[in-house]
Amino acid sequence: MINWHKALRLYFVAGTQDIAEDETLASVLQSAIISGITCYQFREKGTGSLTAHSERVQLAKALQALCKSADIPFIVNDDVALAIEVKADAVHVGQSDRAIAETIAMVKPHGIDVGLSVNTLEQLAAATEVDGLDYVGVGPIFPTTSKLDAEPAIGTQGLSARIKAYPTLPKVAIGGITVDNAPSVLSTKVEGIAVISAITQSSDRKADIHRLLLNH
Ligand code: TZP
Ligand code: MG
Repeated sequence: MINWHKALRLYFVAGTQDIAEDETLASVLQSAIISGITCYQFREKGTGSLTAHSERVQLAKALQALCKSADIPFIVNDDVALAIEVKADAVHVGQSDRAIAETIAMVKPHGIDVGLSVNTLEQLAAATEVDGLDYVGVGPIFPTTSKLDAEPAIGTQGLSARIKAYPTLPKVAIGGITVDNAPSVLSTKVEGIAVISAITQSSDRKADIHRLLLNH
């Protein structure tokens, strides 16, 4: 059983497409793990991502092994078949994917947890009614350049309103979170923050991850 309240503290999201040419996803993940991330989501999506299933499986297994050694959850974005094939700790899906109850029914027999992205209060209200959902990703909090089809930013006030209205499900805030604005996000008492570029594009990954871990 994963303690999501703990695991969501600093949630790193990345795929091949997010990594600069002089680095690899595995080396970036390894350095992020050493510096203290508390879970990792394999999000292979968009321009520059791997398309061949066999390559995705091979990379997923290598990244999963890094997470296992550090005892942090390995989460697969969207690809339920891949999550089942490698027996990921969790699968994370969005609103536009198949019905959330169907995803849960597919993966729970394999012992895989489920996270769901929400943007609006209505989506969060619906998520709280779903049996077997383990956590929600709430955002984008700020504008992001890492997701082309991102929903409108809700701001820290929008995040606070959602936490107040629906306090029970563990929540991780995502979208445009940086070392500088992370304290304002964490002041809402959200369980944690999820980032892509704050880690992948950092020029001092260890220092920045340590800063992102403050204020909890
Ligand atoms: N979902 C909502 S915003 C986002 C995702 C995957 C991208 C977050 O990336 P960044 O670089 O931390 O803004
Ligand atoms: Mg999706």
